[in-house]
Amino acid sequence: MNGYEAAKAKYAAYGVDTDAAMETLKKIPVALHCWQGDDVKGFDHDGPLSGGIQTTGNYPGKARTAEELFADMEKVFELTPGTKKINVHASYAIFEEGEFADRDKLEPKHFAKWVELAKKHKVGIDFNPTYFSHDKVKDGLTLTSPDEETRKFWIDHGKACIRIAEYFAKETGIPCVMNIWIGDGYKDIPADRMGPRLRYKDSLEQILSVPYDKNLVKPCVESKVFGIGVESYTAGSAEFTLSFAATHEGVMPLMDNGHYHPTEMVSDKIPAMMCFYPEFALHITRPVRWDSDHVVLFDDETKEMAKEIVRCGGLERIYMALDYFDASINRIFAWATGFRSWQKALLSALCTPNEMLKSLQDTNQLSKLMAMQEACKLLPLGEIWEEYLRQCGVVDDLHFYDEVEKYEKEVLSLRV
Ligand code: RNT
Ligand code: ZN
Repeated sequence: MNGYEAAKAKYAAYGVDTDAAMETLKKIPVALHCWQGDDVKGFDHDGPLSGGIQTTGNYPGKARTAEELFADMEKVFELTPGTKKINVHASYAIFEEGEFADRDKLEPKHFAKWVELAKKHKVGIDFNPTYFSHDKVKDGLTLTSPDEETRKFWIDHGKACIRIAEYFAKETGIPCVMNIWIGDGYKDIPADRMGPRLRYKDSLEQILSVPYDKNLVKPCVESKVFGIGVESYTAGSAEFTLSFAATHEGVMPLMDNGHYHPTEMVSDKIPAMMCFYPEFALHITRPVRWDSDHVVLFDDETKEMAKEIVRCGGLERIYMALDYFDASINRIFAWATGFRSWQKALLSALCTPNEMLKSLQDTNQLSKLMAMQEACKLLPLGEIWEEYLRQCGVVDDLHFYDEVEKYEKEVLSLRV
């Protein structure tokens, strides 16, 4: 008996079918964010990253052009198992030599190269309007701006993005999740907390008034508690986005697990949301003391979120996307590690005897429940993971870093 066969038997004793778990995992799409490759820089401006988010570190070798970013992303595809979607930000529009379109004038053709990349890998694309890193962000505000010209520019950006999202869906044959996140807020105590929210609501309604196919474009609104420089007030708070989604047909809320107070757990929010929302979206990240967007690891809360998604039947109803950006370590390593970690978390969740544990809870056998939950922690998941990697033709954990190093030596180190 090889390692996998022995591990499979151990899981079977708990009623878990590891072969079925791997088959399920292979098909679940997870969106891989393009912005880990270049520190959320994009291709349409030269200014700094704004909007209250920050990338720290200056590890050498970051992608400077679309070609380099694509090559790096393809390397990450190679280093990770499972089905992907490509997650693109509007600031990653690719212009021809001498061509330029501002954010309110973006068109599908500016993203044709992304479609080519997606088609090459037979994957879908998710999309994000970019409401930061731009000179038309006035006094830190976009869709909530009291300046009507500014607000209109950003509404037009949202409308342009809906058209691009629909183009992505049509071209790839896979629905496009379009996530709206704005960093609008105030550093210090505002005098009016409602006005910006009313303007945000109106802006969103105007954006969504563009005709589009609801089966192809899946808009969502991401909440946040605070950002750097906007510590006192964020217009797009949790209550705002949840209520907006609840009252607007076809709009989903998006929860980013870095966007809550540190003791609030998204793993507990997932089952609550499952009771009310037919579909919703997640940004999976790792906050360290704040919304630091560290690389996702195979840690407790990551496992817990995956567990809730799986045991609530959320795999078909929750759109999963990764969102982290670390410039202090090898970016390809960071990128692939986050994806691999989320795959591990999903595999772990799929290899948990959820029905058995639930029935222990429902029959009030709480001592036995604790015993079984503890027992599950030491089941040989590593063997299943290795088998999964083998089946997907992806390098194992022991040699993963060697591959990263090789790419660093052969490709990244030449970028000087
Ligand atoms: C920021 C949000 C948002 C961004 C991306 C780049 O706090 O999490 O999702 O990370 O849009
Ligand atoms: Zn996010």
